Amino acid sequence: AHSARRFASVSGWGASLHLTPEQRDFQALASDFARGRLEPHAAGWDARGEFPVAALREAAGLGFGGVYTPEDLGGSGLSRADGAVIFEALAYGDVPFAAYLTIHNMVSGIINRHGSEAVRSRYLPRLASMELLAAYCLTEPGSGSDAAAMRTVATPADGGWLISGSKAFISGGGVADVYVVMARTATGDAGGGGGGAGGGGIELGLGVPPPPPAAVSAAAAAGGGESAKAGGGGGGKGGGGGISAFIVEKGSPGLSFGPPERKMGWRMQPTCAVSFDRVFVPSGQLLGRQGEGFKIAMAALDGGRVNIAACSVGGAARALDAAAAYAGERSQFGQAVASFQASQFKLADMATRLAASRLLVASAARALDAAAPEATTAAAMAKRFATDECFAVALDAQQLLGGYGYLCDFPLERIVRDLRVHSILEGTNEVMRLVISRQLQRA
Ligand code: FAD
Ligand code: 2MC
Repeated sequence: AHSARRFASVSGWGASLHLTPEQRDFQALASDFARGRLEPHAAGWDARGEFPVAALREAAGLGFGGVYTPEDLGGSGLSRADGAVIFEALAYGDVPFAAYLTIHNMVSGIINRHGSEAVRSRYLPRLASMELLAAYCLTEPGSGSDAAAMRTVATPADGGWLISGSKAFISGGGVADVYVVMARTATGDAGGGGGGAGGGGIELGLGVPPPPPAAVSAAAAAGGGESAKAGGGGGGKGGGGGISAFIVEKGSPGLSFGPPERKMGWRMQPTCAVSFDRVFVPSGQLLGRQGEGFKIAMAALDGGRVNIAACSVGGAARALDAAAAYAGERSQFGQAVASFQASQFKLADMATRLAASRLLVASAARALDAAAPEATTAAAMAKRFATDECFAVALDAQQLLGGYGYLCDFPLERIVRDLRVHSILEGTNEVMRLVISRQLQRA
């Protein structure tokens, strides 16, 4: 019954992912939720700038809050290939809803892979249920594409670290409870710790962390004044080698948020600057080992990029279905718009671009699952191709609706606005080309 309903739309045609029966079940679950619970509200959430936390928790109740989190920690224990199917299906109902879920799951994935046992059991079950919401903090006002040039600094303090600096464009900022933050750390041995040092976390909502010792404040406030090795060979001033990843909890003294950014799309989720003024972080909140933060951040983005691409496929699938249905119903010059060969060819190209995008996303997801050597390149290719092509599909769909495509009563203008940013965030598509071409030069 599920597959009959799914293929009632044209957007599923043209390429088979050869899904397993279990994947078909997740797909149907996500698809039913998207059509029943997201699509009817997406326009309202967009118009009001409303972040629907209750609906996110409902999605978590279906297993979508902890897609990669092991089952014994409250998650679904699924693969990247499974995740891509789920996020595409959810994005069909609401692109930014699904996209926020991918970021939340990316953060859980980092904590699962790099947190100590204590940290994993403290956060992952509550992230899987979305009692806690997550944010990923890499970008800064002065460093976007050149992420390794970040200036936010974490300075050793008694029992932990003091973080100072500011992050920009943080999805979920201000609302999220758990922030994974990349910051520069001294390359010396002071204050190391490592993710294995359990305990010491700040209990969310249960009081404040211990005050930071004054002795380290001058160094922290100086910002960037550390001896990071110029690792990575990139254009960054400090390099990736001197960067570490931390969990920072909302409510930590010194943590503050800028006003919500006003945006072209993704309006249903908040985006804001996040500032750190000597924010104390206990040593157990370090993820992985000191100095591994840039690699942790990059590896997580490999998965994030595939998922953002999957969200583009879902949004474009919705746009194609809307355009195909409309062209069949709308009559001009005494015939259906769909009977003009120009429309038919446009729809044929849209369906082909969509199918190619879906296949590239699935292929990259499988490469990640297999930890294949080409996984980073495959993720960059999928992100570059699918986000650009699916945006083009959405624009073509809007065109097929004529003036109605421009009206807010129809979903096309919103889908166009929401998909536009996928070519910019999680690494611009120029950066994706940089990643791909570097691999070609190495090969
Ligand atoms: P810049 O890096 O300044 O780039 C400007 C232009 O130069 C771009 O066209 C770029 O492609 C091009 N360019 C730069 N370097 C090169 C090069 N070497 N070769 C060719 N062209 C180049 N970040 C987070 O950390 N967490 C988030 O949750 C998050 N959410 C976001 C949500 C939204 C809605 C938006 C808009 C952004 C978000 N970002 C987030 C930030 C996003 O990742 C960055 O905006 C993006 O990486 C680009 O950085 P930038 O804006 O500083 O652009
Ligand atoms: N996985 C694991 N390690 C990786 C990696 C990956 N995918 N990519 C790079 N590394 C390692 C790399 O091996 C190197 O290690 P070593 O020093 O041991 O050799 C180190 O990281 C530095 O790598 P590079 O030399 O490639 O670093 P460079 O400074 O040249 O930057 C670049 C690489 C441009 C690809 C990176 O800065 C980048 O991805 N920029 C875009 C930033 C971005 O995607 N931001 C998204 C923010 S999140 C967002 O937008 C959301 C909506 C959530």
